Amino acid sequence: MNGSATFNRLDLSAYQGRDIAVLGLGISGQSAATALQGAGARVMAWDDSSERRAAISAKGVSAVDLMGVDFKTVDALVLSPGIPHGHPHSHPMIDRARDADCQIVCDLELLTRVETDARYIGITGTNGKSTTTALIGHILSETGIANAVGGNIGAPGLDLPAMGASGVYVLELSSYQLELLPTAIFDIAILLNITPDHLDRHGGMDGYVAAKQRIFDGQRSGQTAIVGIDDAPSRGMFEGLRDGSDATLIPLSTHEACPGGIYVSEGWLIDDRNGTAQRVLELSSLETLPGAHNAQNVAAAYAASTVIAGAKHEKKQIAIIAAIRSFPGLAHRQELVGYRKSVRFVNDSKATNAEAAAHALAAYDNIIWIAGGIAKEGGIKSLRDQFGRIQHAFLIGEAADEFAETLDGQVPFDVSGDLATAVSEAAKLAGDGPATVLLAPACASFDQFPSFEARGDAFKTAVAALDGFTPQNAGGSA
Ligand code: UMA
Repeated sequence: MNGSATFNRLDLSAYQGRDIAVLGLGISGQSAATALQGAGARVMAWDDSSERRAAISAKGVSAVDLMGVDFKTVDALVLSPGIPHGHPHSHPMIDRARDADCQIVCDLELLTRVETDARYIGITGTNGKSTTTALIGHILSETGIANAVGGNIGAPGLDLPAMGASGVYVLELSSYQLELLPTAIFDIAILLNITPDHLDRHGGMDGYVAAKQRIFDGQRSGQTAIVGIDDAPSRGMFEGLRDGSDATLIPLSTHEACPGGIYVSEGWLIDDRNGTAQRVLELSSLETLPGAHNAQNVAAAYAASTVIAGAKHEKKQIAIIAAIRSFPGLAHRQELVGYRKSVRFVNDSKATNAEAAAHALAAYDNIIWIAGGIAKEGGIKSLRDQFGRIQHAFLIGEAADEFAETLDGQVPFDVSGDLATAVSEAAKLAGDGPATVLLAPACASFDQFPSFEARGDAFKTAVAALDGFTPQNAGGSA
């Protein structure tokens, strides 16, 4: 929840006395079940995991086997995004609900039903959506616009506060959530990019693209569609919208000039919406948003924020640019932890595969790389083009031997074993710099940590203990 005002809880009283089934009791399902029950609904909750059922019972919500429920008597089935409802199969409880014509909704739809006066920004794309969502929330807060950030980024729909007419919901949307949401919700809809992902769940690329397309469906005149055009599926969608949508279209590119849109040229963010190709921001000056992929995130966030703020006014545009500069970054995603002399420490623990690590490696020079964990198929072979940027690698976890074989003869390396040792050896080698000590493991964390977050936190703890280290939030050199 951002902005200075205090917010009220959502008013879910419309569900008082209603019979609601909730399937899936992870983050979103637990939130929906407890919020709806708190509003007076009769909630029957189910999860195929007995632990999750026990957890919801402990919160006073009835765990009920929905296979034994007559869905004709149920007002709605609230589905968690991770529950399959088509490909590769449909959960049998969903089939029963469908057979009984019971409406199937998700938590975000319930949010939009009770918060009808607020404005909605939806952000989707295969990569970059969390950063873009968080950046938009930050810009709106810094420029005095009340907003709440949630969706796939973490805060489920029914945990968000009531915003009313003056507020903006900034929602990160996965393809799973878009499939469940009705269309025609978003005042500003953003598609960053599309590359193959979750194909099993969507029955192939066409299904995945169709799920993403839903963010724009039903948009009206006065609403805005912001579309990255740097990959073929997204460009195809842009062309379709140009011919068929009533919304204002803003194309985005980090590769080419796009007339009437926002793009990157010679390291500058260019705003050409009024045909004047105005240089608005030098991207290399953004320490917390490094690299080409972040340029797309910045372009999208700038576009959305200027639309919300009505930033034809120069002062508002300056405030938006200042807010982009002050973005602290997202934890574990190329997170600038701080400095020791001229050595920068960056936590990209979220880089759990080679593709994600490639973005980080492309963003820095003189890299001292910490990598390893549980390798994905192909390991780090696809990163060979980046090897020239790496001074030395310190390898950890199960993947160390495999990665050592790939690096052999191309990048000097040591097998450190664990992360604390790798940090200490990397810091010693880096000396006073200039260098960037980068944790970008290209691996899952589960051999040594419960999650990528725990791995990133361990990195930050080890770095913070180094003599002479200055954390970024304490104003380290920038
Ligand atoms: N479950 C069943 N039966 C099944 C499948 C699952 O009972 O057949 C149960 C599981 O036992 C579990 C629950 O369903 O208890 C999990 O539900 P879920 O997978 O929908 O996960 P949540 O914990 O509710 O988290 C969801 C999003 N997860 C997914 O979409 C997979 C979270 O996105 C989101 O942050 C959260 O809601 C709050 O809105 C995470 C994610 O991984 C970040 N998203 C994917 C991605 O980004 O690629 C799409």
